[in-house]
Amino acid sequence: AEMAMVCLTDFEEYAKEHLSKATWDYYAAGVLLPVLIRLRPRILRDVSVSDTRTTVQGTEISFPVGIAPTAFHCLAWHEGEMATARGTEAVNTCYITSTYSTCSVEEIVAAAPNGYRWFQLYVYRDRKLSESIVHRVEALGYKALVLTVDVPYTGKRRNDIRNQFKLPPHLKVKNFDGVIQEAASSEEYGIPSNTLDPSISWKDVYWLQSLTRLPIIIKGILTKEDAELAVEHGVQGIIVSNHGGRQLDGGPATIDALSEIVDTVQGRIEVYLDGGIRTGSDVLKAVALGAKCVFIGRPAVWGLAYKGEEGVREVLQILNDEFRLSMALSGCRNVAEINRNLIQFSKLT
Ligand code: HOC
Repeated sequence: AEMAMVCLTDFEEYAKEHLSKATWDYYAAGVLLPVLIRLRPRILRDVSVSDTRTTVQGTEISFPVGIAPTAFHCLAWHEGEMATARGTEAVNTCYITSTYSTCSVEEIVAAAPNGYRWFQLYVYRDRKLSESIVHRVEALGYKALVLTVDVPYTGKRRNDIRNQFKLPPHLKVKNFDGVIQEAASSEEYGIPSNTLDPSISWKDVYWLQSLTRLPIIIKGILTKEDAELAVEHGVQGIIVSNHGGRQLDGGPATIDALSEIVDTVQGRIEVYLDGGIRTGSDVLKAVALGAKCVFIGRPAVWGLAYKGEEGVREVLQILNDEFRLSMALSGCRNVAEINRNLIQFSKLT
């Protein structure tokens, strides 16, 4: 009989069983230990009707969860990012497309023409390459650029080294297909490495602003100092992210870094979070601590591995149901009612 999917870890188990070891290891690299935060639920508040909708960058989405950028979706499902785009469109939330997609942005938009999308961007050594992808996604109707700033170099993923993990030859980083030459066999992950520029700095934010009218969201901020600089540089949002724990060994869990950033930003721009969101109550805690929306990375890949578009939709639907239930059980009828009073700040031993 078909396995009933009840929570996100069911998809994790399925994906672990069905993906190749090298693919599983690539996505699993760097997971963090869970952080313990407890809630202070309110009672007797008539939660018979509840509304999980919110907005990001002025656009309404069905609940404060979107899809974080992760690479190479064709490793998990033959239709790759086209399936992710359709699954996300079906639940009306935001899909951040990875630069390292195995479908092109044109294919993704054609697959889900009504989807709400942001594009994740790296600053390339060849700035002309950045310019062309920015113009492409702008013309295709992407609504924001998510600039990833925590990969001056790729983190050390021990299992990827052991597995000599590479994108298999039948898959391509489709956005660069025909734009730049094939990767040399020695190149990391088997993809062209002339992309990431370790010399990027705050001045590149001004350079990016000069190229586009789209809102710019910086992904990979973990301190209040950098959050303040982001606001001063005129960006429209921050994603508190540690790149799924895949970059710096010993960095913070994002949920622990969130509060100092929210306090510093003081509502001047929107603050989002990714990393470690696995249940509706995780979403509730992040929103209570000031995240306008959270993004899930690995769970979307597990959903893809399970059933493509349908699996992504199911993962999001389960998280939506759990979020609605957590809201009700803590006395919140809508997202505006979720605030810091819900969080127990006392030290746990
Ligand atoms: C060759 C550069 O974000 C990951 C991805 C890709 C990182 C850069 C690869 O695996 O975390």
